[in-house]
Amino acid sequence: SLYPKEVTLTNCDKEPIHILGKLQSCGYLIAADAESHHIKYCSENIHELIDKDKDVLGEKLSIFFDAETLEVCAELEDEEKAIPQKVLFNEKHFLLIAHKHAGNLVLELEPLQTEENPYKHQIYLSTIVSELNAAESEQEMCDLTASLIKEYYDYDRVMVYRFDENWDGIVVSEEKEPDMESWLGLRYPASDIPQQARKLFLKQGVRIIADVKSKPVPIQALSGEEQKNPIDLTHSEYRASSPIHIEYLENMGVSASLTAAIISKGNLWGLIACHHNAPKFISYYKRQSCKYLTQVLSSRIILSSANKALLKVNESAVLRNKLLEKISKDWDVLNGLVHGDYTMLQVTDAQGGAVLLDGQLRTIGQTPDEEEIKKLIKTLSRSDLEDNFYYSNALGKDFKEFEALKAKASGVFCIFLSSARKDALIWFKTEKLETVNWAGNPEKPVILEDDVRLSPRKSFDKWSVLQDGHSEPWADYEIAAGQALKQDISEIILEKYEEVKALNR
Ligand code: BLA
Repeated sequence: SLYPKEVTLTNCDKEPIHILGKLQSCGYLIAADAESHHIKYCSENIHELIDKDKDVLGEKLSIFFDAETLEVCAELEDEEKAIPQKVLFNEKHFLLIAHKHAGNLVLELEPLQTEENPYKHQIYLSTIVSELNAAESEQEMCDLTASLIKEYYDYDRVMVYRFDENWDGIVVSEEKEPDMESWLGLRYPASDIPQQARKLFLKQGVRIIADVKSKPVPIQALSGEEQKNPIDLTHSEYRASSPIHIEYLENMGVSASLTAAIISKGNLWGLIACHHNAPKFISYYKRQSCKYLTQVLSSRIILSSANKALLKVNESAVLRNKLLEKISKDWDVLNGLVHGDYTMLQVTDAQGGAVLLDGQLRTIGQTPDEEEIKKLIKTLSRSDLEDNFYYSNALGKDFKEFEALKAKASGVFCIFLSSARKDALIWFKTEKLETVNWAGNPEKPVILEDDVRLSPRKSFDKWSVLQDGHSEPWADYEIAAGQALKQDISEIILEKYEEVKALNR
């Protein structure tokens, strides 16, 4: 068995899903040495395309393909895919999708059903690009994408699924058949898509499971050598899924799926997840269109969040400059930060702020009381911090002793003015109680069957948890604004110190 006896969630991470040696039955695979063209692996169903009595393993690729067809694959780089070609077996048309990986030429085939008109895809794609460009907010873009995909691909349920910082995910947009229950807003634990699956996904971009119930086809290997080194299916179009994921889909009542990666700055931002209640095959060209569409969505999302952040950065910089102008005029850093028209509160989106200078504390807005703030700053000053600052939107999770402050200080962002860690600026965010609707109990994402076999949970019924002790998160621009303010304040203090020194001379 692939799984160690003791079941922990980390076992899920260990399943080597790229070398499980099975193919979905909708496709065919032949892999040969890239130089010699001797066939080293083939999917068992390859005999549907060639005379049953004919040997395949150990033979040359020329038993399947003419020289012209193979010519296209000659110049491929490692991990590169060739432009697909139409090929004929037994008077049936197939699409050949070839790629090179680790010294192997991997040739995959899918049946070409009806003659597809490529212009249809082009028109579809250009419509999509212009519609997506017109969408203004991220939510609008995601909703539009879900509805365009639903319309064009006709899955029963289409979701845009977004990861959070812990790799849990939430359904942010959904289009579905009217008789299905809605999953919009439901949250799924990170372990539903373990890290090796996410990593593979980044490389593949788009993937279908054409029929959850169909038996995967084993891939035969030439000899012991190949059996010991199963073929790497990282870039395969029809790699069979991990049995755990298949069971997961069965438990959800799903018969076929399409998944596409939404990638932002090289990371998985989220997925487009499509489900169907019956088997469903999507052709290579349509899969590519979906990949392209998802790339357009990805770049629109990146642009929109960059613009939003830039706006906030500028806004905060303007307010910070007014505050500094005032402080340098009055020479009073301590009171200047918390009194008057411009205060440290405007630099971030916090509800409370405090400054500790030479042992003196001043506060503004909603904060814990002074003794508690001093105790908190002292504790933070003794903690292992990188770059002399700390932030969290769940203080009580990091420091149990401050859990009681959660009403006013679930969120804390503290910056020390120097590495001596005596003087500090600190901002507070109030608690934001939130009902989190999980799809099934997230504490029990797996069950152990027959004492050895790991199984995904059976129930995806809504499991509501009231989440306390959390504030709104700290955005990058807030952290940057806090750091910039600290820098400015330190300079003013130094200037003031020099001035006083000069006067006393
Ligand atoms: C894979 N799990 C996945 C994938 C998705 C999800 C989208 C990728 C599917 C693909 O490659 O086609 C999860 N699907 C979801 C979620 C929704 C959805 C959250 O539609 C929400 C609507 N799964 C478990 C547990 C384990 C696990 C407990 O629930 C581990 C013990 C494993 N999931 C698992 C594995 C894969 C996976 C191993 C990779 C499957 C593969 O590509 O072979």
